[in-house]
Amino acid sequence: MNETRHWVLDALADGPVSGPALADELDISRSAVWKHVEALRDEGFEIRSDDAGYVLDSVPEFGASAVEYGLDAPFSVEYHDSIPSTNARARDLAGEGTSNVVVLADEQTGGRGRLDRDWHSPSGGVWLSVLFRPDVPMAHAPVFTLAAAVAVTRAAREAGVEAGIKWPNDVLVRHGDTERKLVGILTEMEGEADRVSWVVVGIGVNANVDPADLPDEANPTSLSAERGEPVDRRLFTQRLLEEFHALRQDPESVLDAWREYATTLGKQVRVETPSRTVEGEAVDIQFPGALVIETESGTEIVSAGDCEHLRPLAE
Ligand code: BT5
Repeated sequence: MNETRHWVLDALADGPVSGPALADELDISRSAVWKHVEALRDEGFEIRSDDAGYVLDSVPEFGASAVEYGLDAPFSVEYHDSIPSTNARARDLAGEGTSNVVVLADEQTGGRGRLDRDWHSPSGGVWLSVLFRPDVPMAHAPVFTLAAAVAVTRAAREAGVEAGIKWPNDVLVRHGDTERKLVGILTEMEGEADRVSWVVVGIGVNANVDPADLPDEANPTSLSAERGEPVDRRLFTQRLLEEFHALRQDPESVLDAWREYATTLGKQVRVETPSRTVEGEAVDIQFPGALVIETESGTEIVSAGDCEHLRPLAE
């Protein structure tokens, strides 16, 4: 959002304010104030004019300004009703030198998972990519995938959905003996060995989506299906971004938080890595995101792969 428009919005949020007072406060003309107010109305903010001045009655359900409004994290938001892939768009923005931008969409028409798999992204989801430039070596970047999983798990729990994390990047909800997939995370990056140039963390949340519209074999679920009513996507997205921002500043805290929500630790797992299959008990996670597995022939550490929980999920 345009910076002056941000100030106008912040001033409106503090209570009724007259056009002339606002113009004085922001050192802009009265007609400029009026234009910003009209633009905000076009974006779905309900702004009434009465004797006391402008009054903000309501904020739109979703969109760039809606998410930026009251957001306690330094991201600007670019919103699309529909886009092929927010990760692809964020990579383009990375090429232009941008940072701390969130690309957000209601629908994706070409959403991507890992290994070029499809990610179904119908209207009603929270499909977003965070582009940023952390000052860390490339080898540390996996910790941001874990941070995203922790952030989205916290936001889901605040929304009343008991989500847990399956290593490395799935956020799931348990139903008896099975786990259903609520969220997928895809991290992409570029840089030199000693320094990351940019990271794009793509987070796909089945928010207000009917699981029947998602591929059956993925055993999907959604926030609305779990809650029995839609979630406020604006607040959910804000909480997710705020948590992610706090965690990315404190990578050391990520692992403990991850352990707290992990459903993988203590389970028998089979991990398919690009080069081998490792089976055993998942016992811990290691910085920046490797899984420690006790196998029959000793301890193995795997840093990437597809993980399957083997035992029935009894308590
Ligand atoms: C992932 O891949 O789980 C990462 C998904 C990342 C999606 C986000 S959305 C915003 C950003 N923009 C993008 O283009 N991508 C990111 P993976 O672990 O490979 O899982 C993919 C598999 O999940 C597919 O092969 C399906 O079986 C299943 N799947 C597809 N869509 C799903 C959905 N909406 N919910 C649950 N499972 C799904």
